[in-house]
Amino acid sequence: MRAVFSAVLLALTLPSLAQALADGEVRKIDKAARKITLKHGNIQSIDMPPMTMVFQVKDLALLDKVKPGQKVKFQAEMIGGAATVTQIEPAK
Ligand SMILES: [Cu+2]
Repeated sequence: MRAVFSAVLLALTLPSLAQALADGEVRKIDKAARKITLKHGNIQSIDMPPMTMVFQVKDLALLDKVKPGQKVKFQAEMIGGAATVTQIEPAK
């Protein structure tokens, strides 16, 4: 009984684990176009394998947090059919 309860708790916790940040490296930032080019690792949140690609950014201010050449941790979501960075920070 206790094991079942633990399994339920684990299931409730998993969605937050699935939100783990993806690894990336900034290739290019285009503020005017509101875009960032990232060489990225596997992105769990949108089920995407590693590649280099252009993302939209949800908030222009996100582009002030990172620089080209920098290793970053980020979160991506599909918004209006476009891969969009919703969170980004320099990797530690
Ligand atoms: Cu990609």
